[in-house]
Amino acid sequence: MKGEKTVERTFVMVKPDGVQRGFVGDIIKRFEQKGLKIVGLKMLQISQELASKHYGEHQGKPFFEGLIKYITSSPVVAMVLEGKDCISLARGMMGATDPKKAAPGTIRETFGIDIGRNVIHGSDSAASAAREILPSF
Ligand code: IDP
Repeated sequence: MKGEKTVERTFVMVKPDGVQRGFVGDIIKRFEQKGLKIVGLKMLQISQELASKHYGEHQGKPFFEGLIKYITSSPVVAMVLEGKDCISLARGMMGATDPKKAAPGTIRETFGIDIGRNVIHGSDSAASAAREILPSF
């Protein structure tokens, strides 16, 4: 039906800076308050292999090596969220990639420092979510 929302799943990850700076609880709370269901949650250290796969589309870009080094540097908190239109909803709650350009009140604007340390990742499409949700979830 036109305008009907579909229940989706999305992959969200509090990145190393967000974990180290103690924002995991605040970030999870925002998603819970919004009404999204946490269907999977775990802390893990991302391997080089997983990092290269996850960020494969950025291979060759000037920031790629630094991005891989950073995302594998210390544990992340990964989760799968479920809810109506949750892919775009969660992205909206995160704000723009660059925290300096993120809308007021968004996660990246509230907690972020710079584009290379922007606290959180969220799938940008259904195809990305299907690719990014770890098999172990
Ligand atoms: P997204 O995380 O908002 O989907 P993407 O363009 O997919 O943004 O970039 C993936 C990640 O790569 C960003 O979250 C950020 O951490 C990093 N990144 C993107 N562009 C730059 C840049 O110009 N310099 C440094 N890091 C960047």
